[in-house]
Amino acid sequence: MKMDEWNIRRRRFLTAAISASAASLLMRTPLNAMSRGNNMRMRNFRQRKFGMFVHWGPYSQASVEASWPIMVKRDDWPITVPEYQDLATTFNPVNFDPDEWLDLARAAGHKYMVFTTKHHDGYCMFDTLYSDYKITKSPYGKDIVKMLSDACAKRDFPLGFYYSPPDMNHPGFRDMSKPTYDSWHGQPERAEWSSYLDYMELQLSELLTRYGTVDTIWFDGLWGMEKYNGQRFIDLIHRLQPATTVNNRIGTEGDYGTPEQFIPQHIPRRGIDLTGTDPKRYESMSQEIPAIEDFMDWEVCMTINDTWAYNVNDHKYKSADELIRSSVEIFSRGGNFLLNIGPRPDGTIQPEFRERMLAMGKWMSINGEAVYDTLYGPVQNQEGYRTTARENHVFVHVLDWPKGKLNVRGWGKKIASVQLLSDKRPLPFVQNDDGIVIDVAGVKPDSAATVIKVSTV
Ligand code: FHN
Repeated sequence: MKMDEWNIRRRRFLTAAISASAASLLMRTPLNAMSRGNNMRMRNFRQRKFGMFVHWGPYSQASVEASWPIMVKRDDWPITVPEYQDLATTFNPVNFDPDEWLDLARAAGHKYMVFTTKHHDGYCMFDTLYSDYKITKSPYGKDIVKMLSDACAKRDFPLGFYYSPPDMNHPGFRDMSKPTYDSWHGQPERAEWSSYLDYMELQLSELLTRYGTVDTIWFDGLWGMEKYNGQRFIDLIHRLQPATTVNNRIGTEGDYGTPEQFIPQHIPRRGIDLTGTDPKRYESMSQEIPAIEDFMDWEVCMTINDTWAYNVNDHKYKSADELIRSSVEIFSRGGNFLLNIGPRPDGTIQPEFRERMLAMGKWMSINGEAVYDTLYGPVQNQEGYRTTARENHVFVHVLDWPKGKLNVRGWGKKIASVQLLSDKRPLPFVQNDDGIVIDVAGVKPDSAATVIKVSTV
């Protein structure tokens, strides 16, 4: 596409996009929500707690990680760069059924989804006007993001968009006359860099004006994120959809932190840069329980095996109990859990993922009251149990089941009642200066975590 044609389309699209959204904006968003900044945006985020992450694209045909085979040189990649790029010509997920994904998401206890609209390879799973490297030019030919967003809208299921600022396929992002290996982190020093940021603006405008309500934009800037001028895109997102949350992976604080494949040991406070895959960066986190105004919202993203994309050779599946216990660690520190699946190339979801998701959904159906719309509990850093809280209720998630009596440290409140959440039976207890001693004799514990509801006067 020639630059001047591109610029004409760009101007026409942006004018249409901004005016169309201005009208809907005033209808959809009470003005006070905009003035209250992120409080309104984050209310739903905090209530929902448990989301489904989906990494899916032509790379799903090759049982490799998304994008990395064209970004870094490794002798053990099962695919060359040209073979990776050819995957776009054969991607044809004939069994893709968004309603099947949503049925499974709901059965698993998920309350929102985040989908890869564009990964680092630059391939667009939506019908963008600004690139031909896209799903509607594949043998499949249909706009998958549109199919998914329509299905979510019909079921009122929140859908967010993962969007990669790194883009190996755009001439403004890197010098494409050279191998990707030399410049996968981008070349902001080049004169063409501004055209890439404009491209990002156009694509984000498409995603925020043509695919219904967007719950979140999940950027994945990798390294040196300041080069993307993130505030420009946060302003754009909130001009088009003020209620859309934005994570912290485009070089700004954003609405929530994004630790990946690890769980912070304590409750995160505002002001720390909580992202990436290195838990060691957070070993000195304060153990203190923060006041709510000092709390930083956060969301762990995690795979069920070790690969974000579909990988037939990756059998390192976490067990359902491990995933449930991880979720208890996350929820007890006020975090959200974004659990990832990589659908097969035909659009179906492998049994090893389904089994674990349904087991988690069973646990959530029994214990959801102790998860959804809760925050971190008043008792932290204890052996054998974690706590979440809502109003005058503290939920004790017991990980190591005691013999006969459970001792829970006190938090300065008078206890009114104690019950086993699963069957609502009252449990005998004694409150003393140190806390509560609960008689759990005869209770059959859950293999992952057993929840006891403690209500205060
Ligand atoms: O390279 C990506 C990876 O594919 C995946 O999207 C994760 C999710 O946070 N982010 C990057 C690796 O850190």
